[in-house]
Amino acid sequence: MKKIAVFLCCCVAVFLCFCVSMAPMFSTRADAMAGPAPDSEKVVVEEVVVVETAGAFLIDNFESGSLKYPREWWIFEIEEGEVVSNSGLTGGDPKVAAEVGSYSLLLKGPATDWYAGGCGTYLAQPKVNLSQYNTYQLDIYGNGPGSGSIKIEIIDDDNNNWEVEQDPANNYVPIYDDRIIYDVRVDWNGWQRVSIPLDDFVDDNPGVGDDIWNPEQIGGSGGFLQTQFICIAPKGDGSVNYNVDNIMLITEE
Ligand SMILES: [Ca+2]
Ligand SMILES: [Ca+2]
Ligand SMILES: [Ca+2]
Repeated sequence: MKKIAVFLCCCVAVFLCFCVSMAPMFSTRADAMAGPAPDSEKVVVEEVVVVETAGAFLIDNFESGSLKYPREWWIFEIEEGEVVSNSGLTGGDPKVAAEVGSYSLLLKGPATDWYAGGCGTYLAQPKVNLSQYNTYQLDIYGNGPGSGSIKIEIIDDDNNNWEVEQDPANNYVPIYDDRIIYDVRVDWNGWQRVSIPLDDFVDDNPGVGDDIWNPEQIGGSGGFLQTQFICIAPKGDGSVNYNVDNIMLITEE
């Protein structure tokens, strides 16, 4: 009996020693699982994280060459809504032309009853505060008078569900959230930077939402949810033709 007890004690001691010796290995593995991703994964993560630098929030500069990442765009009805090379787009403001990089988003096509289609993207992310910016800015490459107009839409979340519910029977107008808009008439040649104070946007669906632009993520609201461009021709049976780039929210004094 005594021998069995001694044997069991030895077994327990050996087991404890084993555990102590292995502890650093286990904790290292646990730390590794909870810690930073390996470098190969980090690259992917950094590509999908939206750039948020002091004073500016980059919506997209299209330098990925894709409308799927880092930000996913939806394109509707426009004949050509695609990322294209900027290599032939050299005119306009030289400072802007020098900052548009390799790619931009081309929006081009015929209109039916003024409307030529458009594009949009969802912006809201938890803990990304878009309410700190007061200005919408983008670079536009125009093709002279007759290029068409861009109706810029932005939408907030008034029913606190981080979604935009729209009425397909009524021009896809949001039915619970505010949509505010600003029209940019593109009548110039080459690149030009356009900065629009958010205060200059107007309510596009009065009576829906609370009719107040509230981009803050408070009370369950997603705040500033999404943006869209609606392409409007200069005449009913006309067409649109311009590129957009460096779309961002900024803070101006
Ligand atoms: Ca670009
Ligand atoms: Ca909503
Ligand atoms: Ca609102």
